[in-house]
Amino acid sequence: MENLSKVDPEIAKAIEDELRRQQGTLELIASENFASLAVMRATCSVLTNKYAEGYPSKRYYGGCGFIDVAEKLAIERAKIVFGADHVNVQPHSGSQANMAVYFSCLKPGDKVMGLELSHGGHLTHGSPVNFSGQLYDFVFYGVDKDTEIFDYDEILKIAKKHRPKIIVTGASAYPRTIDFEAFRKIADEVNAYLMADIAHIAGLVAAGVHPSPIPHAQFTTTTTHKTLRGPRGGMVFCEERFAKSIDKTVFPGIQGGPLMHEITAKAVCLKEVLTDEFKDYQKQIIKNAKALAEVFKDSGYRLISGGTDNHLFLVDLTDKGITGRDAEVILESVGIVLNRSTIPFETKSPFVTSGIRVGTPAITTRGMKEKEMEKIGKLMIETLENVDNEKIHTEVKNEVEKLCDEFPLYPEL
Ligand code: DSN
Repeated sequence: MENLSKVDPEIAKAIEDELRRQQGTLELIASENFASLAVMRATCSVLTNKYAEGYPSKRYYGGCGFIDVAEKLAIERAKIVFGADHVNVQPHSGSQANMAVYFSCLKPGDKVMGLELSHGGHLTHGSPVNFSGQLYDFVFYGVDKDTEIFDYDEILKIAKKHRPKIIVTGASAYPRTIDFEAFRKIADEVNAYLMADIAHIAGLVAAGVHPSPIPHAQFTTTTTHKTLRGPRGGMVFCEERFAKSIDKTVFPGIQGGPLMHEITAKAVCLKEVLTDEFKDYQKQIIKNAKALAEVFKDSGYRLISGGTDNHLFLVDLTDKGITGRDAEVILESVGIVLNRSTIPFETKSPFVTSGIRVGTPAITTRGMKEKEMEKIGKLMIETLENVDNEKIHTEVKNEVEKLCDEFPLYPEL
């Protein structure tokens, strides 16, 4: 930082301010986490300087010997962690991982089936404002209106009606366990491929606390920075028979030079994933989500599907007279950061929304447990139920700061 402060004091200050913000607030955005210092060290290394188009031992540039060591380690570790036949660790993001699967199996106009965005899907699962929705003919499934959980018989009916080439499962806001085996049966019935996007739950899957799609899906995509707690980036897993096609699609199909500093950091993250501490961490994420969800339930808040099996839950604020957007803003003002979220069968715009999404990966990384969840839940509810009471907001903010001090983040920085 010392050198950066001299070269570019404005940017150095923005980084310093962001560090203080992360240290001094409670991070409940379900897709965010705090990478280890080792992961960040790799990200911030000389590997950012290197072009390495191609794959290990088959590069289009000289000087790739050490780069190959790093990418091979990332590949080996990813295969061990997820028990996969083949992995491509080069996608710059989850979107590009998904694009790689679509481009390798589909032609423009082909039919694909994905989870409706407002039911917890992702932009790249066919949203009309995303390349996926523009290039392909997406049809959607959702959750059951009463249970707000997947109804696999209904999903089969939709699949039979539309006969998609790929069925996409996986979600950005689905609080329940996904039955990948059931999805594979549906895909087989209509002769479709199954693609599982596990960006959100990759850490849970890696630790064995959520069933893995790898034995069932021909293609599994993920990001590396959510529950997996690595650097920003993506990966694609596939059955061996699709390996060549996926690799050709990632490079040279949709990407040029791989981001070798990120790939190296993915290798570091995957080494961390192989430890017992990581498994305990993932178990605690779920315990914390359940504990925090319980506080909301006990206080009369309606949770989508009634609770959670994973790292997040969704709160329907419709009866509470506050929108998701207003809840997001008011909570941020007291140091609790999360995001508004559409809920199934949403009646408000995605900018306003009726709900909030609450995730525990980041606060669990800080070492917080069930006792702290109870405290955080109460602070959130006190804030939401006293939106105009500045005295209460100040008290909550002080409590948030105390908690952050008790569970320091990056004390070395
Ligand atoms: N934007 C991510 C999320 O918050 O879930 C998904 O890519």
